[in-house]
Amino acid sequence: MSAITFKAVNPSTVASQQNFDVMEIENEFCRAVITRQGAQILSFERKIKSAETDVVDVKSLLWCSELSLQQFLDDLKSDRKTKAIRGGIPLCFPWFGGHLTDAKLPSHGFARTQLWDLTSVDQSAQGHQLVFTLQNDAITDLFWHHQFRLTLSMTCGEHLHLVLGIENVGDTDFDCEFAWHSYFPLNAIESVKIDGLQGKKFLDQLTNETYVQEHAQIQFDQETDRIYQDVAGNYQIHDGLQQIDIQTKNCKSAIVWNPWIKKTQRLEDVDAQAWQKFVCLECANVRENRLHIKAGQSDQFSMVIF
Ligand code: TA6
Repeated sequence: MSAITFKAVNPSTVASQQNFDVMEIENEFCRAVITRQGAQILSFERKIKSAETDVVDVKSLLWCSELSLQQFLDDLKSDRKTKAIRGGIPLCFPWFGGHLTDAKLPSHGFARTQLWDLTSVDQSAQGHQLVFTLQNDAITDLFWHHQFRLTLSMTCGEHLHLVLGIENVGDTDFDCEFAWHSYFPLNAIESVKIDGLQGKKFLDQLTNETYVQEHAQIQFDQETDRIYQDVAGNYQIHDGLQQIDIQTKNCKSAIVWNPWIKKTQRLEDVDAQAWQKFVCLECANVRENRLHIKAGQSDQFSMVIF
């Protein structure tokens, strides 16, 4: 079974490779759902064939708020301005978090709420390969006065493999940040352990204090919001019998976030129990690891999830 379906939510819009709201992918390895807004993969389910039988198990590697997705679809249907979707892998660019000097600018930048172009769709023995691009335009210029081109290559196969290219196509250097703000599903938050950050310095965004990660594993018993710097870039999320592996290249920061109970109640686009269902482990280059890209130059980053 191998298929790509392009869907337009608003009946007056024609669904095609150039003009879609949501695309669904299925092949022998996986099922995925991606929105054109933000070139955001919302769900990725690996198909795991058992050796003995031809029974196929499914391992979901991403979490998405159903409430947030429904709000997005309702806004599209009603031609209302859509918001960022809380789930899957939103891309924060060209800054992470609140803008440093102008609070009116969108949190986490604009890349996750802009419409990207799907410039190529290929299929190989490894699954489907998609390439999305986002180029500066009059809208992005309202937020950030630099000329850039983002290229996001996505391979949906046995693994989910993302490669981000950030090009400075202007004639002046720029600084920027980016983060793959990934939401990972959990069975039980109390049993979750994250490997890969031991000994790394982190800023606790809740206290604005800096610490060093002493324990080999991060566990959760309260709201957690940490920006780790100068990281090695490979992580495991252990959740009971389930494990999700994340391997990156050239991502020198990592953000770990779970809103816990009270912050979840302040979020409008999730249900009250969402804090038990996801953890964010965000591979990034932010703050001290922000990027400086010279005019005419580019940089590339990759992340594999399996
Ligand atoms: O991922 C860390 C963080 O900066 C948290 O502080 C929290 O605000 C989260 O991002 C969600 O941001 P969003 O704008 O998607 O609600």
